[in-house]
Amino acid sequence: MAVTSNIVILTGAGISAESGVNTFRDRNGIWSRVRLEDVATPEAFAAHPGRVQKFYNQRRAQLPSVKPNPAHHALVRLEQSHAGSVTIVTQNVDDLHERAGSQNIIHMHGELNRSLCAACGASAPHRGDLSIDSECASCGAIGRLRPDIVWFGEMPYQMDRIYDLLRDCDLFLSVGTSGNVYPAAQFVQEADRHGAHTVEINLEPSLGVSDFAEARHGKAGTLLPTFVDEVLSGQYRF
Ligand code: BV8
Repeated sequence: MAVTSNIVILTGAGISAESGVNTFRDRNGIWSRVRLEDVATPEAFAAHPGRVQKFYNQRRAQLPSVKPNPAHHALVRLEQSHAGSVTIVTQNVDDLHERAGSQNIIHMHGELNRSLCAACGASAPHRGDLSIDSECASCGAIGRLRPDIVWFGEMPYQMDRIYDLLRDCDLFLSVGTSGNVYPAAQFVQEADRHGAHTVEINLEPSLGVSDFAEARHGKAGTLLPTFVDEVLSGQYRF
C-alpha cells in the first residue's frame, strides 16, 4: 500500500437501502412502479412538469424521516482516519452521506435538496416542494425551477474532476450499485487501467462484477464497517 494512498468510493442506491430509501432496479424498486422515461428525462419534464415535480417532491419529503446507517458512518470513519485522500462519488441524490458527517462528496447525479433554474442556470439549496409556479430567487423567472437532478441524457456533474480522481486513486471501492447506469458503471475500468485495486461491495453481483479485482456480497451496513476496519488497521493491503 502506498504510504498515503488515495481512495475513491462510488456509492449507489444500495448504500441507502438499509436507511429505508428505495433502490431503483430491485424487485420493488422505484423503476418497478414508474417508468424512468416518464419522470427522469428532460423530455418528461417538458411534457409533464407537474408529474415530474410531484415525483421528486415525494422523494424530497421522505429525507427528514430517514437516517444514515452503519455503511454511511463507516465512510466517515475512513475519511477521518485514513492518511491519504478519501472521496465519495455518489450517484445518490439523498443527503445521507452529508448527514453522517462525510465532507468530501461529489454528487454526480445532483441533489434532491437543490433546485436548478432552467432560465438562468442558478443552482440553489431548496427545501420543501417545488411546483410549476416556483420562482427563481436569482433571476425571478417563474415556472422554470426544476429539481437539481441529472436526468437521463444529461451530463453528470464534475466529470473532469472524477476522472482525475480515478486516474490517481490506489483503491476504488464500489458500494451498493447495480452497474446499469453510465458513465458511473465504467469507473471501475478507468481506475483499473490506471493501476488501482478495485473492490465491489453489493448485495448481489453487479452487472460489472467481473471488472473488479475483488467482490464481497451482502449488506453494505454489515460488510462496509468490517472492510473499513481492515483498511484502517493496515490488515488490508492494496
Ligand atoms: C450521460 C435520476 C453523457 C436521478 C438517474 C441509451 C439511450 C439513452 C442513454 C443511454 C443509452 N445507453 C446508455 C445511455 C446513457 C445513460 C444510461 O446509462 N442509461 C442506462 C439506463 C443504459 N446515462 C446517461 O444518460 C447519463 N448521462 O451518459 O451523459 C456522457 C458522455 C460521456 C461522458 C459522460 C457522460 C446520465 C445518467 C443520469 C442518471 N440519473 N436518475 C434520480 O431520480 O434519482 S440514474 C438512477 O440510477 C439513480 O440516480 C441512481 O443513481 C442510478 C444508479 O442506480 P443504482 O444506484 O445502481 O441503483 P440500483 O437500484 O440500480 O441498484 C442498487 C444496487 O444495490 C443493487 O445491485 C442491489 O442489489 C444493491 N443493494 C440493495 N440493498 C443493498 C444493496 N447493496 C448493499 N447493501 C444493501 N443493503
